[in-house]
Amino acid sequence: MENYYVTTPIYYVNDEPHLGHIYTTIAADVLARHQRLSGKDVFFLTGVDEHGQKVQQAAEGRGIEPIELADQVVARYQSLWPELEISNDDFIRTSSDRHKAGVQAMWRRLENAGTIYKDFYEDWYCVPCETYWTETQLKDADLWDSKQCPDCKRAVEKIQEESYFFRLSAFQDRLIEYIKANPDFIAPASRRNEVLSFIESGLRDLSVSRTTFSWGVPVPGDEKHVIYVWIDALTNYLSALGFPEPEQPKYWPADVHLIGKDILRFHAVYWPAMLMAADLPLPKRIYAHGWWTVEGEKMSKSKGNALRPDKLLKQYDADVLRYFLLREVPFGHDGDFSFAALKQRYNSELANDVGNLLNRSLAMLNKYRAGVLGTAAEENGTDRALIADVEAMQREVADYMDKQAFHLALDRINAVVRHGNRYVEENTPWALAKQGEDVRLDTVLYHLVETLRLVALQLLPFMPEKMTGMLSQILDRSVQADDFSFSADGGWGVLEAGQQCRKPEPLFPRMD
Ligand code: ME8
Repeated sequence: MENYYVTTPIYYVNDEPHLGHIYTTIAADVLARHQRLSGKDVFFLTGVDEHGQKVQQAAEGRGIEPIELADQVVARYQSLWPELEISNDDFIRTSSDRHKAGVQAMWRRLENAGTIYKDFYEDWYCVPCETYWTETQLKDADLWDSKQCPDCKRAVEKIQEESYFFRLSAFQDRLIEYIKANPDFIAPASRRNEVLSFIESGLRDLSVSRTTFSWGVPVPGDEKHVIYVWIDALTNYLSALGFPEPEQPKYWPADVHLIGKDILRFHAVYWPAMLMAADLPLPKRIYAHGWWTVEGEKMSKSKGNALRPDKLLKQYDADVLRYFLLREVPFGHDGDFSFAALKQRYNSELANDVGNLLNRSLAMLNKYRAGVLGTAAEENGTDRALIADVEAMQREVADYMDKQAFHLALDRINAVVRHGNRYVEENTPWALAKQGEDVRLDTVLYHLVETLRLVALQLLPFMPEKMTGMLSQILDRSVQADDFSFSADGGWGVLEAGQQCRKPEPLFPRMD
């Protein structure tokens, strides 16, 4: 069985989960579910990033220990993920022993490869981004006078301390070569170019330890140093698999690291360089998606406009949120979350298109045939066109999912749904019933229900609960997502004559 390993960033525990966090995790979940349906042995990892100065400061601000803050936020994530139907196979905490062992093993490998040396660091640091900046970088970004972080524009602080360094500069040429030779490694293409020009502008060695605070993983053999939180955090992708035992764990290299564009440099420059130094294979792909604003504004703690999933879930089904987030904005682009847009998409695509096709098809089958499917005995051109469209959709969706093009996958599935609704108009089953054209009526109803079943199968990764509901109505039994696979259930004609289908129960009632 082929392996498939997908990851999300591990989220900092200084803040509660918000829209951005659920976005990446939902996207990863949809990939994981799709690949499980494709018959792959999937490992889907998410977790939390507990260490670093930012978390230590947040804990101090609340008058508690960092681990207490981490425990509180972890509890939030762990109750949230099932509510959003996130099917992660593991949840990594960076405060766990298994992770710390992985980080220290990574450190030793970097050291043994001669890529770590001790020196003195005297420059700037952005705590919210956990990022180092040189004076030149601040000057180049025109932020020297105000001493602001070029990324987040918050105040940077001066650091003067003994530090270990990682010879990042030594990997400049290899990284460029690798990225050029592997066009799918960093996606989308605009991000790949961004990374290339960043590397081409020159890499400096990276400070990788701190001595002025203690919340982190100690440097092996020099415990007054704490390992830089990004070296610590990036290693989660291996430590969760058991690294360093075995050194090349099952599932490694990852098929895709899903991240937001804010943390591209860490994943597409530092992480590959670390892996090269440690002589480990690189992940196959890094996909950096875009940024959500809310009703046109940047989410921020100070504005208090961060969208909190627990509030959203009081208003909307998890499936509706999952669908909207992946359908509304092309993955990789920035987008805006608005309640008006959500309602609009829901009513037009889910209530009017999918919901309507399901309701009318099962209603007619129940009205004319007591819910029992007949045989498709008399096929004409409209039937063959529908089948061809369904089969093309299955192939195209698989391709889109391999490229993380969720919006295109959903668009393609929706095209089949619209085709199904057109097919009803073309074939007017009510007229066939009236005229007693039984053979043709059975054929038309069969094509409708079989189309719905195959549409539900493709939508299952996006809306597990709604789609198991839809499949239960079609198959007249209660089903679960993992009852299905594309190989066993994906063929046209798997539904058999004589299949009893339920009366329709509205899945997507209109939103007012
Ligand atoms: O960066 N729009 O953690 P973090 C879209 N611990 N996605 C968003 C978003 C928004 N407005 N805001 C956040 C960290 N995200 C590190 C990661 S990985 C080894 C360590 C999502 O809690 C997006 O996935 O700040 C982004 O990359 C991530 O949250 C940052 O989460």
